[in-house]
Amino acid sequence: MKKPTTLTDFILQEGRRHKEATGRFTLLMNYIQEAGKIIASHIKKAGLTDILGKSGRTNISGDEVQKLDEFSNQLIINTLLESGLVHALASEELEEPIYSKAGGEYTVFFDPLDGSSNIDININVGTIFSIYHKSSNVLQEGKKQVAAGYIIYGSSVMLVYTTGQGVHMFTLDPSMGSFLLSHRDIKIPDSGNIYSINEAYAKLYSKGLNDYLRSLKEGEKKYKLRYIGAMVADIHRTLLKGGIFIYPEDKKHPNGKLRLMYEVNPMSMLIEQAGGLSRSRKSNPMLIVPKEIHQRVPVALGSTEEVKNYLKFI
Ligand code: AHM
Ligand code: MG
Repeated sequence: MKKPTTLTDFILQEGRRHKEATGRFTLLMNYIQEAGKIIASHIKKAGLTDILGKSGRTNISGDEVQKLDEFSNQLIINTLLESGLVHALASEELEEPIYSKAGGEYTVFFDPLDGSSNIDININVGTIFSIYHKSSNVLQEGKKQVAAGYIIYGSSVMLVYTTGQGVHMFTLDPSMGSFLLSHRDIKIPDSGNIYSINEAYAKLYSKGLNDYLRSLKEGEKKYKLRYIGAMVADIHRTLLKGGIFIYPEDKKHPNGKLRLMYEVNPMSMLIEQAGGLSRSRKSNPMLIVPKEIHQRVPVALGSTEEVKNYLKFI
């Protein structure tokens, strides 16, 4: 019987191929996966929070009942600071970055619980992370990411990441408590028949975008619309099944909704590493020089042919 490959085994194997590897990245990823496991176990109990915490703001163990996004945010901050491996961290939930006194060498951007409005209805949510080497300015272009990934809390819990050597997926085995390699070097199909966009905002979209959406509905190829409203879940499906995910600008939101540093850059790196394409307006979002940590940008990403076809209309 062959021993299954855990996430840690896999990162160590990857690291051995680089002479300069110090093992610190492996350690950092270990801290991230541990935080993910704790968040996963809390999410599983999400429906019980009210039951356990009914008497007030404390649950049956006497702990304060916290909203899951606050909980996840605080847990990841504490975990990363405790690791001693980060120089700075920035969260979608924090106004300003936090600088660590420990002198670590990485900067981590994260969205602790993306799509958190879905928790109440038991739909997938996720944690997104984007890792850079430290630099004098916390804001760096997405092309400088050392690694990017997400953890999806779904029917199973999966951790998906890239260090620029392909995209690999790990599934949490709850009995072992380990993430095991389940999909190595995944490639997104070149084309797909699923489009994913909040079409309810069509009145606010440009003519080009509405023409594009009409072309999908009226063309010969049969498209399906899937929109979960949690980017991690929509991107996870897009990676595996192909298609396109779009969060565009509109008349009220000239830069769309999604954040360059926490959502767009890490997902773009994953999609590109899986052989797909990501565009913000006409260019690669990972080339944008960020101006502020919470900057928003429009984005379209997914199967190369689908994104190229979209670009013809906008
Ligand atoms: P959040 O980070 O506050 O959860 O918001 C981001 C989420 C994404 O996961 C998702 O793609 C998008 O918001 C959905 O927005 P909308 O409801 O406008 O379609
Ligand atoms: Mg988010």
